Amino acid sequence: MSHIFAQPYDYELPPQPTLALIVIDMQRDFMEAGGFGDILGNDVDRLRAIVPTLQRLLEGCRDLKIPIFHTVEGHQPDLSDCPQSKLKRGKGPVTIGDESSMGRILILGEPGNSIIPELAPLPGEILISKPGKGAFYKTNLEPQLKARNITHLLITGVTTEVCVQSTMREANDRGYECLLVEDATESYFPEFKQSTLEMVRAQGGIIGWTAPTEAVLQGLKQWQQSQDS
Ligand code: TIU
Repeated sequence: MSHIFAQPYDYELPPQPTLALIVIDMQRDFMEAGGFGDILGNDVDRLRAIVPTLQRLLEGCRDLKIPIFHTVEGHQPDLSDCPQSKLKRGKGPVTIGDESSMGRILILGEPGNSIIPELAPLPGEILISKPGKGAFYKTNLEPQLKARNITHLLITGVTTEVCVQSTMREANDRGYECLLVEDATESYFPEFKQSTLEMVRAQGGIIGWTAPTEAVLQGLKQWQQSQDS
């Protein structure tokens, strides 16, 4: 049995390819100057720092034909899928649906809602649009995973304590074995990222595992070799 060296203990890889990579919300709204995150006063360069690492992980997973799911957080143009609570919360200078230099904020199909070009999905990879923070809420992610017999998830993306953590908790409750890739996720708040890593793996892995990209790629290489032999 192959494994990834992880915390709080090794993450056993399943004998059959039932593992998927999930990349959460690497969209321009959160990642680029002029986007929602930036307008709200956050330092988007903190998030941009993980892009090369995520590219490396994507490349490794693509080489191994691991299914890849990308998500974006976004709403219908008429905001019919956006609760008033979400629309009004924050009391920032702008809100969802307002105009920005990249089109309407967090609206599906607008330029700002697309995944940054460096991490654009390739043909055959699955794009999930989600109205909530978690990727399971009001999406077809679960049927898509079930159709592929996926039981194990590598989870990455932004931001660690918001959409990434929500998704990992939703996945854990549905029985998925989740590993959060430590250096392929980031937050506008370093202390929130650190706390999230610690809380998901606390109490014997209450929500799942964490490991750095290098350990994930090493484990996957060993896994491939064991499948080939
Ligand atoms: N994708 C995601 O995390 N959505 C957010 O709104 N994150 C914040 O940190 N604001």
